[in-house]
Amino acid sequence: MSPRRRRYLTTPIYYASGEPHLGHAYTTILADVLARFDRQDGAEVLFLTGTDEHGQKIQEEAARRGVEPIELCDLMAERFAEAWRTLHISYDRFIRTTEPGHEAVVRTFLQRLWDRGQVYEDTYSGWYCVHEERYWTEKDLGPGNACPDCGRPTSHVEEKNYFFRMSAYQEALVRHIEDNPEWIVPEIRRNEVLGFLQKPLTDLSISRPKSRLRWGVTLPFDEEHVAYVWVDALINYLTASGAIRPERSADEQGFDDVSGSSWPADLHIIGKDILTTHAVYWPTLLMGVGLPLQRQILAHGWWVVGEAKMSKSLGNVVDPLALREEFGTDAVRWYLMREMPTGGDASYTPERFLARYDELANVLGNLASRSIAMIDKYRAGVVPDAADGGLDPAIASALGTAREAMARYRVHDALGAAMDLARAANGFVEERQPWSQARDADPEPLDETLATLGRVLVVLCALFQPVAPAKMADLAERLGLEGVPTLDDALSVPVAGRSVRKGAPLFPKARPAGARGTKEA
Ligand code: ME8
Repeated sequence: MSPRRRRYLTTPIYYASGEPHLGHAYTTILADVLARFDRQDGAEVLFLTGTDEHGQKIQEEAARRGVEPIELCDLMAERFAEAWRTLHISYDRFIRTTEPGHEAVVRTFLQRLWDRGQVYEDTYSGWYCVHEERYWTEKDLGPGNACPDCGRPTSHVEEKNYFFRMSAYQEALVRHIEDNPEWIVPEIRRNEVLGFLQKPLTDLSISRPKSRLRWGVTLPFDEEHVAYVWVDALINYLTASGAIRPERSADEQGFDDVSGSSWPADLHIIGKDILTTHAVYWPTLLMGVGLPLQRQILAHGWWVVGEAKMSKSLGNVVDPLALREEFGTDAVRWYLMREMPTGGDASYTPERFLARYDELANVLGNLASRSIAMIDKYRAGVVPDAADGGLDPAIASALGTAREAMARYRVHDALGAAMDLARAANGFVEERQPWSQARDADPEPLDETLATLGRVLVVLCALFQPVAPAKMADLAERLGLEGVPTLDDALSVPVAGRSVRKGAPLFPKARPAGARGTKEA
């Protein structure tokens, strides 16, 4: 047997300074859907997420709460892990940058940069935004020295820093992006990075003096400085891959040999707000130590409220867990994935949420209920053995479209194709009128209708599984399957002769606000 295809997927590691919100949930669910799709397609997946726990932002938030930074990080790491459990996130590894193993990898990485002559010392003079954890030059700033990204006031700093010779890699990076058109997707983000790289690249400050910031990884070559939080954070992707083993002696750190590890990552899934760090800082740092680059970056858009990016600190955040309590986890996942075209922006509105929920209830849920009810009523709950009644072309086309869309990370299109198939199957029911066929002397036409509905439900189960894993496991069980089939098996798994089971609606109809209780699965 040939070895299974391996896929290593990552989300950003989220700042442990605040609670998980809808934006974090979107990225993580997107990664989860891609991971589940890959697993269902036969791949062996390493899916990484975690928390970013060092830096000034965390130090200041801990001080504001009157706790130690590590206490805040422990609390928030648990909040994120809990949110991901309730949102059915199937991550394989949750990394925290305060893990000693990670800190050792950061030091090994920086020592390697130092040994290769990639780091020098200089005085930094400029403006810093703690919220974005990044430097700005004076000409970048808005009125009142505001951060151009988040609008908060920046502060002036002048201090000794260590710098990475990032500028030396500008040409190599541009060439890499030009030679690999799919390295950054979607294309609009690739063009954004190429545009950014038209200006001369500066060197990157990679340290902070402990006199200003204590909460970080101490540099291996200067005890009085800690690593810049972004450098520390980006290295998490390497730590989790197992490529760097700090316990090895300096001359055999295995930097050049990543075999046996999961490096390079196949896909970094991020929001467009952190494109420069992932598409410029990270690859040049990897070039600096002589490691292969990540294979691909997918930068998605923002959930916005009006014109503004939805974020905790702007006070306009929708709590995905609250929606979940009302509609169930899989409905939240479905809404977020179906509503936002991967790469573009989308705005959350309660009306759109309900419209998307109604699709689940009235199209997919209704198809499952009525099909199972008719098999129950007319054939004593056993799927008849009969030829296709005419849906085979629609099934093949939905599978093809979904596969192709997923290969291009167009999750919304893949799900749209799946929902269209459910809609076509409802149309098929209206057209065949099984309740009239039941009165025919010839059992064949009704057998055909019911067998076709059984087959289409199996395929829908496979197609919706990545986005609605709990509901599809439930549906598979009702269809008498041993589990949700893989995409390859969905067409061939025998359906005839299986005993189906009626149950409560998969997606209970949304009741008007005020009359809603808790429904969950
Ligand atoms: O940037 N819409 O962490 P962070 C969509 N620690 N996605 C959103 C969003 C929105 N309105 N708001 C946030 C950091 N996100 C660093 C990352 S990685 C080595 C270090 C998502 O907690 C999106 O994925 O600020 C964005 O990139 C990420 O949350 C930022 O999370």
